[in-house]
Amino acid sequence: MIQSRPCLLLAASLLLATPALAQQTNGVGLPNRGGRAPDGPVTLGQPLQTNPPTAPDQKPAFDGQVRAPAVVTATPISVEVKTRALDHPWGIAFLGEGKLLVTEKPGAMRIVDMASGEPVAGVSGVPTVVYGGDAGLLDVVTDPDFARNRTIYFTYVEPRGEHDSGLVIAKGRLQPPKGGNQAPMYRLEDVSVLLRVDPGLAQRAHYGSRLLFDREGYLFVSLGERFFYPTRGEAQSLFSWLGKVLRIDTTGKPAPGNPFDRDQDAENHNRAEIWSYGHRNPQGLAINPADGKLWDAEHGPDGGDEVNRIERGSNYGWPLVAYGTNYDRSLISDGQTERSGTVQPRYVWEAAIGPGGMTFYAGDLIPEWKGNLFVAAMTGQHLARLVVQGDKIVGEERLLQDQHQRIRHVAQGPDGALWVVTDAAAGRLIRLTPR
Ligand SMILES: [Ca+2]
Repeated sequence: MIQSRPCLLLAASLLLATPALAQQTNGVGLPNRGGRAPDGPVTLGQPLQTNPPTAPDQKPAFDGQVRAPAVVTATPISVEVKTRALDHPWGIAFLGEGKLLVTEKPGAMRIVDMASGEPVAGVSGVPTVVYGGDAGLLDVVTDPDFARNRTIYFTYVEPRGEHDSGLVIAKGRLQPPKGGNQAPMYRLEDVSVLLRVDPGLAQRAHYGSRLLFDREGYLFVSLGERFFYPTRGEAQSLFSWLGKVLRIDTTGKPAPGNPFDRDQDAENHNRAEIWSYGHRNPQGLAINPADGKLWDAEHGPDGGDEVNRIERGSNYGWPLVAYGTNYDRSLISDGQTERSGTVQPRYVWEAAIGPGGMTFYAGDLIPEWKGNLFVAAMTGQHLARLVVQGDKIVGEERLLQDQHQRIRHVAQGPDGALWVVTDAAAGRLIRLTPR
């Protein structure tokens, strides 16, 4: 169950009452502003984050942009670890008939039986990937018509020349095993590339790469800026893929209604696939079922992880404006956080949580969670529950802290439960239901 009862937290709050005891270090003498959040103390209505912001001179743009008051789930929750047999799982997709498809970052796809939690089959035909750093086999989603066309969309990092790598958005048909006595293998067939993200770069970082279908059957794809000072400014360029959210059709072409038309006469031309820009490393995408709006979660710089509401054609600021600092504590764009023409994040974590995947809860199993935004936290080793009111975050809770796992992704299953995967060599699949 979730350990959030006040009586359990009293002991923790006494332990942490002395500032010297509460101060953690990261082994190199710097205060540990990220890292795992302490389990307590939690005081209802008070912010969960109590340490100073990384950039103390920066101020939030509006009330509630940081440090939302703590909330606690009243429903007793059952936390069921279905398996610990997944190797750095990254993306999950529900296939129907009680099966779950999981991507493992080193380069494999696995089929998991949702009832038993057992990985029951492998998948042949998965392209070879570059693995290491942020690189690997990353996200996967099913086609809205998967039951009929068996099509999945996935992202992976491929080699580009001898030293470089780049992200690929691909699709293929996932065929069930043929009969026989051998270990069951699904087959990925007719694999084709929708889009190769240029340029290939040496550092294996910040690919973004979350996939999400919108309500019209077009695919949002989040792309990072590759964590390279000379290229990170390309997040601001409409001629570049880096630091963007794309919206494409299922063949990789720009979706109709995108904001930036291609100017065929220009020597360079806008990338008409772009939906929004100025992103750093967005790895979470979700649509709010209440109003159909797209949201993202992105890895900001040190002390500047963000949740944004994504509007068509808007600029989310990176690297012209940012909360937090570079990892060496130097300022980004003189520490500026506001600039006309850029959109403010709806929420900022002033201590890194390292956001992965996210989802709005729209199930009936846990009514008090309806409409809440759940964000996987890797550095923070918890599942963040955010209470959303319109475009504001008005409450925050940390779940699954007692798992001591980097939470990679969270999705709502067809059973109305939340399903979570953790980033580890013995990666877990966890199901959250009412007890
Ligand atoms: Ca931003």
